[in-house]
Amino acid sequence: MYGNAYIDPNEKANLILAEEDPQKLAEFEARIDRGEKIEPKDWMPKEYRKQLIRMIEQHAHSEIIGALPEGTWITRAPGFKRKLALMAKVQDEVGHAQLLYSAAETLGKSREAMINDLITGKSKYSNVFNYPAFTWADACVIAWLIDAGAIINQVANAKGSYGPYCRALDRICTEESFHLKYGHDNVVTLATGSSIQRDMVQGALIRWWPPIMHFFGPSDKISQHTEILMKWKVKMASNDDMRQQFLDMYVPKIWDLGLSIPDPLLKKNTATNKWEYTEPDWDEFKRVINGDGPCNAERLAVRRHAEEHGRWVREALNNVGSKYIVPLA
Ligand code: BYC
Repeated sequence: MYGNAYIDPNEKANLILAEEDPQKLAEFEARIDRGEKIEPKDWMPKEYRKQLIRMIEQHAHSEIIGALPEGTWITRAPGFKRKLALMAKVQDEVGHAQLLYSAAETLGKSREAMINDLITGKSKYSNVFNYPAFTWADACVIAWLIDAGAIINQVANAKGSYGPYCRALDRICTEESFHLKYGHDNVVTLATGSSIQRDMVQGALIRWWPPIMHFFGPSDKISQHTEILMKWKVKMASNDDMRQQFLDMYVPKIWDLGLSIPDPLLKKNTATNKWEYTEPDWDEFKRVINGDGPCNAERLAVRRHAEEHGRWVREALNNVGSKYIVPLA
């Protein structure tokens, strides 16, 4: 419809909006301004539907792919209780994906199509899960700080405008709060343990800091979707605001543990009440989210394997006449 030439996403959104019935659009936006929830059968602009599918689907993919780096530590977690807790956490993350795929399905995209877009590399998922968890400390830093970042994002967006997404986020946040405590407890154990344990957790923090700074999305100056998503209350805070909130809440906690953050410019400017930091490397971010991170190929290969090897289960469930179902006598 718009040819193949590059069009800025906001400009494209405006072109699509211009095709909408102006009265319906005004009523829709008035409902959002009044803080009402939009439900699946309600009228919504095509662009709202498209943006929600994109964001919820990416979020769902992030949960199942996110289970992989921590999942590799289940068999090696130190001690029975930590193994049990990690197993429960990984199961929770996969459960979050189920809730989110269901929320995205209410907008008309099938789960099969979403999974297909993931394994063919068409859909994105969170940058952070394309990095390896080399040591047990990496798994602990993920559970503490990535889950912390996720909670900041999700608590805000749970107050957003699309009913099914908000309800899924409410439930997810409850479980994530438990993950955060588990992660914090693990990091405290390492940071207050032997010098080898301290070095291990310090090393993990150095590795994970840049991906964590990227996690909240590109800076507001270059973010493509924030404007329209905030207007429609899908996103309740901008990427930079979420990053600031994370720094406010977690930098003091990290420093309290005697750990250092690998950014010489990181400090709170008392005049502006904002954190200053080295601008994250957005070229690296773009490479990683577009398929060229250290673990992208490995992560997608695992999902493809799961998809192929689980096909018979889905076929059996969808088809009672399947050769896999033995009829009851
Ligand atoms: N990673 O215009 P922007 C978890 C993309 S899982 C990858 O600012 P937007 C956990 C963005 O998609 C929780 N891509 O985008 C699980 C866009 O590309 P497209 C994960 C990113 O949507 C297991 C382009 O960059 N949380 O916690 O306004 C174990 C321009 O960006 C990222 C969610 O998914 C990224 N970090 O804002 C442990 C939350 N950031 O689509 C833990 C839901 C940006 O145009 N998502 N991009 O090709 C969101 O809240 C928003 O999508 C974002 C980005 C804030 C992430």
